[in-house]
Amino acid sequence: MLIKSKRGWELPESAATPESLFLDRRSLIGAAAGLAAVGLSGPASAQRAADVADPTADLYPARRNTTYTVERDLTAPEIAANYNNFYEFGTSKQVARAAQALPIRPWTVKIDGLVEKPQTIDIDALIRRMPLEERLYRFRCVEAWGMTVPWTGFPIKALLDMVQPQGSAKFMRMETFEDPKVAPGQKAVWFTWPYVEALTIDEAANDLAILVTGIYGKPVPRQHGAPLRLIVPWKYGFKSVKSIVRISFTAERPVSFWEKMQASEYGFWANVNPAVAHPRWSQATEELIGTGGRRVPTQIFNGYGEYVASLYKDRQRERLWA
Ligand SMILES: Nc1nc2c(c(=O)[nH]1)N[C@H]1C(S)=C(S)[C@@H](COP(=O)(O)O)O[C@H]1N2
Ligand SMILES: [Mo]
Repeated sequence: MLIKSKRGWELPESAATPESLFLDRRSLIGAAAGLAAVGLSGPASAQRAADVADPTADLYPARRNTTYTVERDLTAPEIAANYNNFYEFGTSKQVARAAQALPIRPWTVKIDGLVEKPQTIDIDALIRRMPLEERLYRFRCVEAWGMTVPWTGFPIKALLDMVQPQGSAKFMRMETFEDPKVAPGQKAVWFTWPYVEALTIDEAANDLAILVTGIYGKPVPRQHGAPLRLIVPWKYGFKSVKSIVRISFTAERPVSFWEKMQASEYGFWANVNPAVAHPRWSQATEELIGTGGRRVPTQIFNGYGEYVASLYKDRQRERLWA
């Protein structure tokens, strides 16, 4: 993610153009060493968090929901798993190794705010209660790269039915863990941690909006946002907040992490639109990671308009696209 004003911590402009990465073990280790050199990798990330067998492993692979199909090849798992945005673990795409320091069990999700059944629920109890299924989705980062991934998760609608937001609740706010000891990126004081994102209740109730617990037929790895992350495939990737610990229902629109940083470039709605350029680059096409640089045209709503365009019919005066 890029910030407009020139400051010491700004990423080079070239970072907006994705590199084709075919990482072998050596280059991964090199990337981690690079992070350590710039101080983003503390002692915690050098050691893997104690690996407890995933208590929900028996649920994978989940049944595929065939409603949603994709016209392009799936991204290879090792490509997707080694090209991530997860600023808690560093600002490069090579954060997979550092992310292994995150303890993902025990893990609880606090659900509060304007809701009939506030609760703090253990992640495994939640996963077992929810209807897991696999969805093949396109995924489009605002930086003009894309991938195609089989996520496993459950429709947020099932969670709404469980906790029953009150009539006054208009937004669903989701928050990432905060622990600078394991996530050295959170020592960077120019960001407002923890990472926060939000949807309207209507968006959250849309069948496409899922909370993800798995990928490629297995529990989701840490660098992809274990043990619970949002996926809203018609919006730019920064909306899809990772490693969620708290879900709050609010009447006021929350200000999200990137909106706080640079509202002129990363707004609340952030729906994908090839015709609306980012202030500093075109959104007309995207590079499919792992294809050696192949670019394809970006589609409006990332190709999901038939399912979500109606959510915005009464919001035409708002800045829906970036
Ligand atoms: N907590 C948190 N969530 C996050 C991010 C992040 O830095 N921190 N990056 C976002 C961005 S910009 C993108 S493109 C996607 C990347 O998801 P992936 O690494 O699983 O491909 O995660 C999103 N969710
Ligand atoms: Mo992104």
